[in-house]
Amino acid sequence: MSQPTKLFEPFKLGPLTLPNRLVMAPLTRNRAVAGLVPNPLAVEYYGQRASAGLLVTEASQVSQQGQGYQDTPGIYSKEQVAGWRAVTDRVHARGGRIFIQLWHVGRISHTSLQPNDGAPVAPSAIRAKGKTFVGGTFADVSEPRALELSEIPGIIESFRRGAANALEAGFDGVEIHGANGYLLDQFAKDGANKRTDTYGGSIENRARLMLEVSKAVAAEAGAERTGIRISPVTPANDISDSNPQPLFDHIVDHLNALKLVYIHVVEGATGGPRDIAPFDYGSLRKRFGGAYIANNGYDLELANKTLAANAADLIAFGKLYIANPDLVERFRRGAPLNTPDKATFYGGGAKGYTDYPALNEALDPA
Ligand code: 8OZ
Repeated sequence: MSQPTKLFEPFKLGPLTLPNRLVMAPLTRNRAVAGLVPNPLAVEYYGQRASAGLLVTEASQVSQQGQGYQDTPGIYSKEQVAGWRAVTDRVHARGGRIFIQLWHVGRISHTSLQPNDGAPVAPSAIRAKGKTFVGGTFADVSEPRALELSEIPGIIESFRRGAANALEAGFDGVEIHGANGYLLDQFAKDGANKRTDTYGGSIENRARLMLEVSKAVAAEAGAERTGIRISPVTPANDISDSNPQPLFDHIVDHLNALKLVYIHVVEGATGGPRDIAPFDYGSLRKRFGGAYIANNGYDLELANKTLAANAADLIAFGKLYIANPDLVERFRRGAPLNTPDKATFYGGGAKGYTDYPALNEALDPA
């Protein structure tokens, strides 16, 4: 039996009271069905995990242009909204709370997924070194084209519409995907953004799109129901910045002014080493009046240590949540954890999705 810790204490997140400090991190699972509607099995998958303080869905594209991998769900059509409504209804029936992650991949895409087989869009016409998964196989991402200045309002509008659709689908809030080398991170970082207009060059200019999207989404959903995920130093999807500390200090100062309810920070390399590059995460926490969600490689021990040091309010777990629907209960009891099966992370059906046993099932297979 583990000691009671802050991890199991409630937390007020805007209008919501979370019963504990565990967050299910957004996890791409590539199981959407026709029309990029969430799989009917997603109802059970998220429902099984409803004891988390907060669930954040898999990244969900706000437009067809925003899609970069096969079978990821959208939040731009009526059918998608109806599919998500079944998910939020189940989570709420089980006593949970759920945000949807709003996503635009930018240059991390493939022509075969784009409207009229066009080029993916990006701040600048620079192809990322990396792969995506399309048509059942890994393929190099396509050469992108630079967004015209006149197209930027449309990008912001697609996020705003995603937020409106999310509310219609019954979500408790939204998380803007500002991380992992996707569109908003591409604009923010100088490895991908070589623009010479008001969206490129200085830190202020590169941060502009992420902040304008945040403002528009918060105006739609309410700042108290709007969070954002950032990853200051991740090399994911070939992204880089020459000086991330002042960039993210600036971004977080402005997110604070917008009164977003949380920043969700991927510390280090996404899914990899936490110490890949020096960065002062405490500086972000200090600047931000809302909640700080820490993510990347946390286990029970590091979570307890981080909360005890008041270095975060909430801890997001990714792979552990894939394999342990009842992670809260397992941590509470100091019980053993199921091992995640990498082979079933992306694509497929119930196997590796809804069939990980909860503790009582594991102990007492009925
Ligand atoms: C894994 C595979 C595909 C996409 C991210 C949305 O890294 C993702 C993602 C993760 O944020």
